[in-house]
Amino acid sequence: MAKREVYTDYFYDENVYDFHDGGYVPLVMPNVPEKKLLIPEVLQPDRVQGDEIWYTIVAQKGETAILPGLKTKTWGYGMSILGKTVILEDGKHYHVHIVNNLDEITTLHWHGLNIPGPITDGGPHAPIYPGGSRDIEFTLHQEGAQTDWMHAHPCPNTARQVWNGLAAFVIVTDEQARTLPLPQTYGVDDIPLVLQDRTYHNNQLDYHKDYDVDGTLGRYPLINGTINGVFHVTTPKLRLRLLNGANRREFRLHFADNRPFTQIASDCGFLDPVIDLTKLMLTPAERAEVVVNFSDCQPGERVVLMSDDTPLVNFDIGNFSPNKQPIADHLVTIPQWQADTDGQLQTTVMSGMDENVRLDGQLFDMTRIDRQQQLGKTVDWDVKNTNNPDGGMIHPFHMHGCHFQVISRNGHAPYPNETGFKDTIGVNSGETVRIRVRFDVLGVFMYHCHILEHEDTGMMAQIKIFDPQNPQNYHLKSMTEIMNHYPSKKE
Ligand SMILES: [Cu+2]
Repeated sequence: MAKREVYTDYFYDENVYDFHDGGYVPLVMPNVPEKKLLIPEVLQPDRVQGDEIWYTIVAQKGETAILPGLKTKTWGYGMSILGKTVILEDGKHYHVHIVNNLDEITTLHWHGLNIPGPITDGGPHAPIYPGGSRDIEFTLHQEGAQTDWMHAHPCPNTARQVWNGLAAFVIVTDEQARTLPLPQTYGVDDIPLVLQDRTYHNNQLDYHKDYDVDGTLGRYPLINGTINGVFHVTTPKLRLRLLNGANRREFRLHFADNRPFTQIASDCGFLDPVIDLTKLMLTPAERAEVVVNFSDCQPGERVVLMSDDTPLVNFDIGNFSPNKQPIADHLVTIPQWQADTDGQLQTTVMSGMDENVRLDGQLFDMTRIDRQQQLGKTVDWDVKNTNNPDGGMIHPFHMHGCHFQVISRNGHAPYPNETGFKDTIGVNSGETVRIRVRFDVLGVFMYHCHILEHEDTGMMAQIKIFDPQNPQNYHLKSMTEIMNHYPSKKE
């Protein structure tokens, strides 16, 4: 195998990184003792019958020991913070019973899953009332194995509920992925890392105190709900499933010793080819799977994952036999979609900052369908960020219910790590990113900026996916109508 180029930059435009914001809160590591990095356990099914699987997920309040002293009041899915990891298999049929033990309406959105909208997908149209529950079911048909996540998505309280802890991993696997020569023992050589940031007031979260309309930033890193976490490395190769689960912060990842690592996957599956790099930037809601090789390390050594100059996680090297075998260039073959000739180029515009953010010049209206696309058609979309390249910001654009391929950035080739399917893409100020989009499930779906405060302000719109052979009608309720339901009627 020929030696691959090692990329050494973050690809994005430096002049619009988040630290140029007036309201930027620098990320610092507080002086707290190290502790074992939390690896969320795998959610066990209630029942399995052939290819049908039943799960229960409970949104609940709890207390988490984050800082020394007082525990922090947090929210989670079946845990006090974050949630148990849900591992799904392509082709299986799932029944999920979602329980809301909070004091307010929540929803559970499956970020990255191609499942019908707007109810199964779990956006703002699928409220779960306090003390109530919702049952959904779906057959999973993904384009491939991938690292997804689930998080609360009630309008307009997504940002606060995620800040309080409601986010968890969803890992999709399939037969092909299981046979690849990659680390795949969950919790041992295949670990999820959700990257977040929080500020504490007498050890408590106070979303309103820290709120920033341009995206709330936290002072301290919180990785898998742990500050200053340590992971004990027991294998030469470690696969990290990285998720930017922050409301607004960009993570610019690198190792303190600048070691190269291999990015094997982005949001919705593997890259082709994989790439080697020393720096990786993730905007909110983006994912990346990377494999790090510690074969050159001695037992007792420590390797630190950083964002800019701030340590995030400590990797303590244990005893293992080195394995310097590089990851193969090609893990999978990715189908190259062609745009349907009768599909019309779509243009969507992210504009403004602060309370002036808009999507296509408008604020979100839950009862308005903003555009339509035909089921199964492959359509090019130009996603524009009209912020000024001097002083503007990167808006991460996310679409529910589909995957897309990245075609170009301002007419140029996409970044080298954008060869795989994605559902979220960071768009630089003044940039137009062309993506190729196909929906394989029916429904009404959100598309929006994934800076959660921008989304809650209304930088969000809805698309209806239609099938001329199978017309559907959706009665879309406003949030007022949903609130008026409450609390007498439970769905
Ligand atoms: Cu935005």
